[in-house]
Amino acid sequence: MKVLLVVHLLCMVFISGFLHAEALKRHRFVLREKNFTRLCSTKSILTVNGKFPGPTLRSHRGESFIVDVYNRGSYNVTLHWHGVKMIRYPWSDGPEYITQCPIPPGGKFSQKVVLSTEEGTLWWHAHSNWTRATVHGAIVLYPSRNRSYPFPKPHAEFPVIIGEWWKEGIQDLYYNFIRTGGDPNISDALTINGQPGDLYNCSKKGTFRVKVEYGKTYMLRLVNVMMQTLAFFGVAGHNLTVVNSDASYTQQFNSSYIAVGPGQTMDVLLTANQSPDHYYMAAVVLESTPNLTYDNTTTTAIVEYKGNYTPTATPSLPTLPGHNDTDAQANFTAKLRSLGNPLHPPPFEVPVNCSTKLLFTISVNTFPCTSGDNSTCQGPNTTRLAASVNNQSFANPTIDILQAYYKKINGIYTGDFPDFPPLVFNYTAEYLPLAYETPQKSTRVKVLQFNSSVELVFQGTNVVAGADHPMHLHGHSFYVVGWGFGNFDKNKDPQNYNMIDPPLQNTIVVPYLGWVAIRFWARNPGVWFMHCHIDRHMSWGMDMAFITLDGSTPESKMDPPPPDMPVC
Ligand SMILES: *[C@@H]1O[C@H](CO)[C@@H](O)[C@H](O)[C@H]1NC(C)=O
Ligand SMILES: *[C@@H]1O[C@H](CO)[C@@H](O)[C@H](O)[C@H]1NC(C)=O
Ligand SMILES: *[C@@H]1O[C@H](CO)[C@@H](O)[C@H](O)[C@H]1NC(C)=O
Ligand SMILES: *[C@@H]1O[C@H](CO)[C@@H](O)[C@H](O)[C@H]1NC(C)=O
Ligand SMILES: *[C@@H]1O[C@H](CO)[C@@H](O)[C@H](O)[C@H]1NC(C)=O
Ligand SMILES: *[C@@H]1O[C@H](CO)[C@@H](O)[C@H](O)[C@H]1NC(C)=O
Ligand SMILES: *[C@@H]1O[C@H](CO)[C@@H](O)[C@H](O)[C@H]1NC(C)=O
Ligand SMILES: *[C@@H]1O[C@H](CO)[C@@H](O)[C@H](O)[C@H]1NC(C)=O
Ligand SMILES: *[C@@H]1O[C@H](CO)[C@@H](O)[C@H](O)[C@H]1NC(C)=O
Ligand SMILES: *[C@@H]1O[C@H](CO)[C@@H](O)[C@H](O)[C@H]1NC(C)=O
Ligand SMILES: *[C@@H]1O[C@H](CO)[C@@H](O)[C@H](O)[C@H]1NC(C)=O
Ligand SMILES: *[C@@H]1O[C@H](CO)[C@@H](O)[C@H](O)[C@H]1NC(C)=O
Ligand SMILES: [Cu+2]
Repeated sequence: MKVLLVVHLLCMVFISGFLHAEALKRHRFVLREKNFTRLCSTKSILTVNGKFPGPTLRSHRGESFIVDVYNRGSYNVTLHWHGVKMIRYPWSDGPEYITQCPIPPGGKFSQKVVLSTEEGTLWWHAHSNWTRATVHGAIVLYPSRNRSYPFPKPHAEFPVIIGEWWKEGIQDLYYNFIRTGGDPNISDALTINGQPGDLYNCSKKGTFRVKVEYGKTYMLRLVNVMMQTLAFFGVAGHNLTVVNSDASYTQQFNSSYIAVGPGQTMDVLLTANQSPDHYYMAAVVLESTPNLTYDNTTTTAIVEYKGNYTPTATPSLPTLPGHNDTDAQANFTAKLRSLGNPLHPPPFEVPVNCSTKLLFTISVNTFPCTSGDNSTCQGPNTTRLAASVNNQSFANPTIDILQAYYKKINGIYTGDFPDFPPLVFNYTAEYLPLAYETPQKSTRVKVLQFNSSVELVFQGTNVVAGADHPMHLHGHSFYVVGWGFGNFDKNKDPQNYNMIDPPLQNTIVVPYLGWVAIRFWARNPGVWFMHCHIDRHMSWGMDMAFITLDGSTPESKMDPPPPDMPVC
């Protein structure tokens, strides 16, 4: 009798453990190449499930899921769940050679996507070389089942994915960029939900259209998946109401345009309250660096009121700021504030006295030409372009840092990433000595104690050329407590920090010749990549990684790796 009971109990434990694992919803992602036609020409692109953009994943807050990823393409690839904190589970975060080895052609990796406090819109994308140009999609995170939005439920909602399209293949684009050492070719079109829209050749048929009913409110889930630049977005004749940024609610504000950097997401409400007609929604490039060639085309989609009327022959276009209107960009960014109402409290407090203070310069750099072949040195003055954080130009290791850390394998990385710039100078001066241009190639990480409170100030520089840098931190959301133009002043600027309702982001644009101060808690043990989300800057080395050590309790330690980690 006793024995039977024990067996029965064991069975219960086994079954409930099994059921628990089974309870996670599974999705199937098959990476494969498929031909797509845009701008009158056809090319083969890497897709997920043959779709471009890829499938939208939907879940409720906190309800983790599993994605079974099959690589049926012809090259190595990894997938990343952008903005998902993956608490204690860096194993399926995805950046190649940071948290995993790539999934080889023919390989499979089941990735658990560990949700916690994220609510709103995030996205997933490939994280190896430039494959993310076509391998990306939205992640829609509804409120918990027992909660609602902190605003009336919209009548309907849809993703608005702002991207770029090249006529040439992405592998060719990338390898030319690597070979020449110069800037990559600019895109041939911008896209909304994968479509350039009416203003490009051979594109009218595919233009993304959405039908709206007069008097109703719609939620646009904006995702900027661009590779090389930022964007302004708007809808003709309509103001937009921003309600959420990077899967965290914001205090609502109205604007006739949105400024959004690659990696960022934003939920905006649109009320169909204008005279029934067709209106263009449009996106254009936001590029602050002077004299840099950029894609000056306009992508459009159509907002179409339902009903019986004759639409104007050509829909009106929204009036968007000029490509280098940094005032418009700053005015918009300044309005972002966390909501933090009692029903939607912020997930964690703003760190007050930070135990770890860091100042990171982020620079574009050059390496001198060493090849004897000038065609491989098409950077300024016959150099190869590079980029760095605190003068460290990140070099990918041969196996992933997470594995090296977990298995204590030496020689893959070093733990001596500098806390402060090795050289102090007027970072945003108009002219800087040439000697400042050359960075150091290294694979260094910054080690954080569990539960440390971190202040990190990003300082843009004018080495080679200033630029907007959308900096993205994996495994965390952070509060943006301050930002400004020129050089950060550690005595003056902290006095103006917003400690009340700073926006909670996973990606923040460090403005052209400016700085941004962020604060976060290191409570997520693991290896977490941090990098510029402009892909040429990332490939040039504007990257680093944090290692947050395990804490002392079981709840503050990394979970063990899954059995099917890809191997190098
Ligand atoms: C794409 O089209 C080209 C030319 O028609 C063809 O050779 C190629 O096999 C197609 N690729 C895919 C992935 O379907
Ligand atoms: C990614 O790029 C590097 C060079 O930058 C190259 O060595 C590597 O093979 C590329 N990976 C794939 C899968 O093409
Ligand atoms: C709502 O549901 C979440 C899990 O989905 C749970 O953690 C939370 O306690 C619930 N809150 C209330 C007020 O029921
Ligand atoms: C948009 O907002 C501005 C400023 O609040 C206002 O002047 C304008 O009338 C609004 N436009 C529409 C179409 O609601
Ligand atoms: C941009 O180009 C103009 C004209 O060539 C030049 O005078 C100016 O110095 C350049 N600006 C920067 C920041 O390089
Ligand atoms: C866009 O740039 C091209 C040159 O690259 C120029 O010929 C064209 O006039 C520009 N168009 C607009 C709308 O600025
Ligand atoms: C912005 O771009 C325009 C050309 O479109 C140029 O005339 C102007 O000087 C630029 N402004 C700045 C601050 O670079
Ligand atoms: C930015 O805001 C300031 C102050 O509110 C205003 O004077 C200026 O016109 C705005 N600029 C743009 C481009 O919106
Ligand atoms: C390569 O560039 C250097 C520096 O600009 C120049 O001196 C040299 O003549 C160039 N070599 C060739 C083969 O063009
Ligand atoms: C170009 O490079 C050469 C060789 O490194 C250097 O002597 C020269 O000062 C550089 N000139 C400029 C304008 O960068
Ligand atoms: C730094 O350079 C900027 C731009 O040239 C200049 O306005 C500022 O005065 C300089 N700051 C210092 C401390 O020299
Ligand atoms: C693919 O990944 C494996 C494992 O890291 C590596 O050995 C191989 O060189 C990679 N192939 C390419 C083309 O990058
Ligand atoms: Cu950048």
